[in-house]
Amino acid sequence: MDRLRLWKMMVQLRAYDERATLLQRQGRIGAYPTFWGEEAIQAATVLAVRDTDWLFLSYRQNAVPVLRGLPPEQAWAYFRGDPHSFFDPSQFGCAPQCVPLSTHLPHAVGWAVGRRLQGGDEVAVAFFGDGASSEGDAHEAMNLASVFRAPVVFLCTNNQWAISTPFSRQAAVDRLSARAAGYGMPGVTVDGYDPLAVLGAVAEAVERARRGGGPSLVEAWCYRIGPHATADDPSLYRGEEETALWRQREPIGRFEQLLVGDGLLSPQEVDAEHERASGAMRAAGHRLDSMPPPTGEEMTAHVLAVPPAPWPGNLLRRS
Ligand SMILES: Cc1ncc(C[n+]2csc(CCOP(=O)(O)OP(=O)(O)O)c2C)c(N)n1
Ligand SMILES: [Mg+2]
Repeated sequence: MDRLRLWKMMVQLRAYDERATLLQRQGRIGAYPTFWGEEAIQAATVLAVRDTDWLFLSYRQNAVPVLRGLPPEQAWAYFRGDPHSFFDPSQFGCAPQCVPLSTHLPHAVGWAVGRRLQGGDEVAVAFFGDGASSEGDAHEAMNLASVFRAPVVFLCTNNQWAISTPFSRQAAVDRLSARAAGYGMPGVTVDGYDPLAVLGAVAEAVERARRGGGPSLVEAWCYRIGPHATADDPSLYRGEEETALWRQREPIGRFEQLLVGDGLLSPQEVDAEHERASGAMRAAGHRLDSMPPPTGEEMTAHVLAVPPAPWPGNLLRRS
């Protein structure tokens, strides 16, 4: 296990996220859902799978394709409705992020069953949140996956908030992993701020799925330190003290203490890596600014087989 690689991926995610928030504040992208604090879950998961395994994402994992080589500016273009953000899912092993909650969980099951039928040994990892766990799609996907022994890992980022709804109003169980038994699959809860704990749990679940042992539920317990998105003001519904407490536990500083303590890194190397990562994201922001505006054709390119007639002919035409 390359702990330094894992750490660098987390630093890259942090730099991406902080730059994206800045871009939004400067009006260079629209509303942006920050994932500040959830870097350990995302980076460890990417390291726990093979490149041929597919990741099914929600909006909170918008930078995961970047860990697999998508240019950051292309990921950011999504947040200004620019079709230049489109990418080929098979190139990055990432399904397009789904904003409608849990709709991608049945997709993950369908993909995984399909690959098995084609003789493949790939695994699907589906990210979803505590709020998304209440959706019918989540239940249907987990039940179906278990019945078909589909190679899927259901990875729930339980950050204890669904916009303004706290986890105590979301579920009557202490831990969502307890529900796994009801679907007939193993379930575990790990510290979502501990990248090594997440890596261990996801890697085990991926291995089980790959050798035909069926799906698992991994719950990564954490806290949504930032607002739901840049348009949200959490001070309207929760106390600052609780957030401050969780902010102290954020994963990157904690992991750095461990790596420095183990002699794998010096404090100077820590600073240099953050500096390097943030410089790379600043440069990506400049590339975003110089992206040409989308053409009319690009807006419908992957949506309609036959583009509509130009305005206003399409309205005036009678069939
Ligand atoms: C089907 C559906 N219902 C409602 C919404 C509105 N909505 C967007 S994000 C969100 C909260 C989701 O919380 P959670 O699943 O915990 O994910 P998190 O935002 O914490 O990452 C809601 C209700 C939606 N996107 N899709
Ligand atoms: Mg949540």
